Amino acid sequence: MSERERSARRVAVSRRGHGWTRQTLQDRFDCVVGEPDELMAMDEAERASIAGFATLMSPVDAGLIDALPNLKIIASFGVGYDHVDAAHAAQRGVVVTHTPHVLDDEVADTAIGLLLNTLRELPRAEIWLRMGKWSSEGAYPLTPLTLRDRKVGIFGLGRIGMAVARRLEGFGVAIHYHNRSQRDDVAYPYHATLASLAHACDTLISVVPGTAQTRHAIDADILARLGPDGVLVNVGRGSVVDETALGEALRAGTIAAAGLDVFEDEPNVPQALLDAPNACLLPHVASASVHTRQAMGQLVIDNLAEWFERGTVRTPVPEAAHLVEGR
Ligand code: NAP
Ligand code: 8YV
Repeated sequence: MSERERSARRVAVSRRGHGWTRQTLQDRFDCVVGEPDELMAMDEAERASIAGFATLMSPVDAGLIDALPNLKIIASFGVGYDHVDAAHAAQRGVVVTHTPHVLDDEVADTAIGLLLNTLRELPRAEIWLRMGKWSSEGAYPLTPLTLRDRKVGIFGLGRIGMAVARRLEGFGVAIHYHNRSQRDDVAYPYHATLASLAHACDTLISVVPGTAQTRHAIDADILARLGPDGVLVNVGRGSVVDETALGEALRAGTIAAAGLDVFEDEPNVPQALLDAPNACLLPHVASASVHTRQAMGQLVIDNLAEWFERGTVRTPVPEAAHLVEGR
């Protein structure tokens, strides 16, 4: 391959994020490793040589997209792409891809695990044992909360939400949901508003993307509607929850407990949530198995390879679909 052909498919890959994906990209493509600020600081010729950017978790804003004049594709690691300005990329004719489907089962498993851990206080019970309290103080106290007879509302019955719902069916609980549009392939009761869903349910599982529309959608009013036995589980995006309102609701007993895998300003977790004994907190691990992260990375690589070889991609984000249709 000539130097000209190689540079026409030069790929920038973020320094942070999944190591196996970065290494495999470096083995397969002519790669430049750098965070967005490092790419912005490159000279004009170097920036002009970059045709693809694989972001393994780093933000891609309009400024970076405009600084890379020959950028054709942004391949993002993860299904949520709120860190990429996909609307601006589409305007510039840059295709954005993400990694849907391959993580549904892992994230749904984690959501169910987080729900059970939150209700049955399993992490706290383990700490009880490890601290020797089983011997010194006796059995761990009975948990006031249980999954039995719960009405579970799924906020975001999409790919992952459906995988959560299928698992919940096995537990025999009632399942309701809220999306902007009603699905025609499920019989679960549909709620046209989140307020209606929260009013009908005592357990809310949030799996919506982080967008301008969903920002702080779960606020003090929604939490109050869940009631004093209410439980919130969030495996979607932290920005969807008003964390100040949640901290107060947990403190005041407006709801009973919360299980959170995602936070608004990761890795910073508000002190009120760290202080809440009725919060079960995870460091954004829902998809974090070797198996699933590698499947996500492979999809990043496949999208880039397919783009450079055939001008098509496997999994464009909705904003980019029109750019690859009919190819
Ligand atoms: P998806 O298939 O697109 O599902 C999203 C669902 O949310 C859809 O059913 C959609 O239905 C609904 N929705 C979107 N905007 C809404 C709004 N404003 N109001 C009400 N409903 C809305 O996406 P997915 O693959 O299931 O992933 C969902 C999200 O999970 C990702 O975007 C990501 O942020 C998060 N996630 C987190 C982790 C983790 O590690 N914790 C892992 C993977 C994914 P309508 O279009 O009909 O509204
Ligand atoms: C990953 C995620 O943790 O896919 C998503 O939207 O939030 C997770 O699977 C994240 O993308 C890792 O960088």
